Amino acid sequence: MTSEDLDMDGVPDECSDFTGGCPAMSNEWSCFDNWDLPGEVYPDNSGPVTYSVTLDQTDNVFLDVDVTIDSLAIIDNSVLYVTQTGAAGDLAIVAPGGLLIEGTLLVANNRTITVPNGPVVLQSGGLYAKDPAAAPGSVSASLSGQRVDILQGGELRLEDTMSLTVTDDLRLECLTECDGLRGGQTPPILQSTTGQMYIQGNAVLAGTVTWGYSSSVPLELAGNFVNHSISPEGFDFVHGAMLLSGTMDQRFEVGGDDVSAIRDGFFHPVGLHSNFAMGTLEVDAGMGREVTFENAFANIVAVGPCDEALYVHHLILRSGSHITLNNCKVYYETLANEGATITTAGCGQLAAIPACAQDDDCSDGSPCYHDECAAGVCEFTRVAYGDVNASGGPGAIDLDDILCVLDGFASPAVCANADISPCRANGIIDLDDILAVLDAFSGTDPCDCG
Ligand SMILES: [Ca+2]
Ligand SMILES: [Ca+2]
Ligand SMILES: [Ca+2]
Ligand SMILES: [Ca+2]
Repeated sequence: MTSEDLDMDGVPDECSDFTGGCPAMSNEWSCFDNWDLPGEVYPDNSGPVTYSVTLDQTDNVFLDVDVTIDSLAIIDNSVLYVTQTGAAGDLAIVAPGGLLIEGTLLVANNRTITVPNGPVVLQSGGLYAKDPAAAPGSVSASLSGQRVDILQGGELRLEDTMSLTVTDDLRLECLTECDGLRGGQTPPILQSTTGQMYIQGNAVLAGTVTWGYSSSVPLELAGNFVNHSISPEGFDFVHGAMLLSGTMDQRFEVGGDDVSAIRDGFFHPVGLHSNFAMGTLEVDAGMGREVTFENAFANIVAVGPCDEALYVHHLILRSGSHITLNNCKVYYETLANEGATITTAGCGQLAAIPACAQDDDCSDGSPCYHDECAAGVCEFTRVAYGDVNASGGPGAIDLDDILCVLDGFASPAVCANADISPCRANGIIDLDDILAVLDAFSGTDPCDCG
């Protein structure tokens, strides 16, 4: 054990390691003997000493008290549960060292974790997620960090009404180490199925990354959308919403292959990915700031004028907003323009995609959403895997689905949502899709539709 003053505030820091000395099953943070600290104390800055804490090896720790510490490293196979029911059990990490996650951090209930002065770093095996034991819909835990970096092998998942707040930049990055995913590398993963995100700085995607956002609660972004992802197959925002809410000028990097004002822009005909398309994009008035759409990075094609574009199902421009299309196009399915100023440069243009005529026009490639053309506009309904006729509810996968896929095999337009195998649509309804529906009928869900 050392006694230093790492943050040079004149107060000694103790580096405390969880040793698990309390009786079996007593893995509470507040049990003194679980720590290598002298006297009857557990790490908490409330006294004269401040603490940098390491959980390592197979430490399995339950936070049962509110604590403030300088920094925390969760490494090896250690697990920290911030899941307490009741009044106490929140975590504040206050020094610039921040929070390093290479093990597992599980949350539940309405617990809060705040890291106001340092980064939250997830890498190589690091996972932040809902406690699998928590009841469905029960978790509203929040994580806020000055900065959040998700690197190769790190994963952050938001479910229920969990939230992530970043006061500076959010960054997902895997560069050469993820090239071609050699060596079975896992790219950084950020998934929000129903959670909420607030990014006050920039959202930066770099290299090969996985970012899924399907929450209907918009992701609020006040800084730039620095999309330097080269992995469109890892980008799933086509059912999600983003709100550009900054008060300073914002830049938005477009990443989709510009295939003109056609529906293929939402589901790339060659790459079979969503082409960096988005569900809803809203630009608020933002005190007169300008939002510039640009193609300054080659995500799929190149940086030439109008080589790349943004495809968005629903574009909302609030009164007083100002957008500039700088040598790139933004294609929309529906537009609510409440009085925006729209500036174009070069080939830049805002352009409508023709109305859909049939369900097949709306294919998003995902078996987890039923795609429907309703009065010329695509609508998507979350469905169980194999529920190709979107009957929904318990027992949703029944004989009618099997008959539907068989009909679709003969005449695709009759059962447009039957192209569920492999987990991304491959453009044909074939034997694999029939077998997939039969598998789904017997209860399998290989595509995590939930
Ligand atoms: Ca681009
Ligand atoms: Ca679909
Ligand atoms: Ca069904
Ligand atoms: Ca298929």
